[in-house]
Amino acid sequence: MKKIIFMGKSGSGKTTLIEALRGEKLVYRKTQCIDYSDQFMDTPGEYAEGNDLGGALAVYSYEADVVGLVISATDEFCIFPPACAPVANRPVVGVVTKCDEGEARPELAAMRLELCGCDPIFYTSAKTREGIDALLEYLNTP
Ligand SMILES: Nc1nc2c(ncn2[C@@H]2O[C@H](COP(=O)(O)OP(=O)(O)OP(=O)(O)O)[C@@H](O)[C@H]2O)c(=O)[nH]1
Ligand SMILES: [Mg+2]
Repeated sequence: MKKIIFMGKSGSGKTTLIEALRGEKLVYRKTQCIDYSDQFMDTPGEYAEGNDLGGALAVYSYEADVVGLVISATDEFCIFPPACAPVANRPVVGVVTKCDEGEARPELAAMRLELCGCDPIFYTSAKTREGIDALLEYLNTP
């Protein structure tokens, strides 16, 4: 069972994704601090949006086996620079969230994650549960 840390801009759907992975009811909760209590590490989007707090993400990534970069299929811009994934000394996967949204452009989000160097990339929706089992299977495969 691999431990994963999710990073991505505020509102990209990290906490909701974790609720779906845990099989919990989806309840909106603004993430206030890094939660590293179990297999799914949650981080506030603000940490990924600025350089000062971004350093904390780098440190906390050492607590995880896998880094998960999260981009929503409705995001208008990407906060991750190209080719950033190799900076982490562990596998970096990409997660496209909100694939169920009417205005969703999952291919654009996936292209951005690919540019980061993420592999593999999961297309997900916490609402329809698309891609949730595939991500769980990846994490639960030794
Ligand atoms: N339609 C749809 N909405 C989603 C999905 N995932 C998250 N949302 C919505 O997106 C909003 C933000 O989701 P959060 O999970 O709180 O986002 P976050 O990345 O944890 O945000 P921070 O805690 O601020 O970093 C909420 O209103 C969610 O209901 C999804 O798969 N589909
Ligand atoms: Mg959150």
